[in-house]
Amino acid sequence: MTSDTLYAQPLEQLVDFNFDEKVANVFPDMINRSVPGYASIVAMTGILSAEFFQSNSRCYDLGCSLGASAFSMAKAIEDETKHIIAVDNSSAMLAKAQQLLQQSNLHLNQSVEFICDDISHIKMSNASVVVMNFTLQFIAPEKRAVLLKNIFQAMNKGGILILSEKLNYTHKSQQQLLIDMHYFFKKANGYSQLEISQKRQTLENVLIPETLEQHKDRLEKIGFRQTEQWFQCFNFASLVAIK
Ligand code: GEK
Repeated sequence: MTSDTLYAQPLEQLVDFNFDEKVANVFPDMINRSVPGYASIVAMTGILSAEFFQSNSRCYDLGCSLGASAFSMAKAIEDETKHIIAVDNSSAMLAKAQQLLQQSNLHLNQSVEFICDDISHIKMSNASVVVMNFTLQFIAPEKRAVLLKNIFQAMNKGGILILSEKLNYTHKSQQQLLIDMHYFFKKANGYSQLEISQKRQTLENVLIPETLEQHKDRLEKIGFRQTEQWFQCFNFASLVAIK
């Protein structure tokens, strides 16, 4: 795994974060050292998808990056009618994801399909499992409800949406404490103060977190029959919503 040192040196100009080739090359190291609970969420995505998958339906991994959640589903779902569609609009990420798929000796080729597109533009249907692990936070806030409505419409009754996000808090001291704890996590994982601060600045206009209440209210308004938070580590959480 290539180490993430992208922000280790002082950068003259801090440009908005984007998922280019440099990021794709270090992505597994970056996400594991930056997102508390990431490995657990990916593993549980497989476990949950195996239970909620309906024969002859589709699973979507929206904002799949290198395909970790898609591969977790492909490995966990035994039903051979599974069709996993993994979507990302970063061609650098998808090129690497395709490589990983070819290299894997898991015979996942028939079940996983990668699509390079904006998740707000694709047509979805017949979905029993939809996964958005840390992707909605990168979609413009005003476009989130429309995207979630499209997902809802594409889902079969009894299907599951797994939605993982960084959270925001409205209470000032609560927000500060959660941010501090996330900082301790990154520091303990070997990131310097400079790295943490430069990365934070590049993400400021790009990753826009919402509160747990905003997520739950929106999912309920859209029509999901049950919405539950099943995981949290510091300010990173995961919800399931059942249609
Ligand atoms: C994982 N889920 O490893 N359309 C398609 N893809 C998008 C869009 C968009 N509009 N916006 C952002 N992305 C993954 C991790 S990373 C999270 C997800 C993180 C993609 C973007 O290119 C990136 O690959 C991914 O969403 C977010 O389980 O890096 O914090």
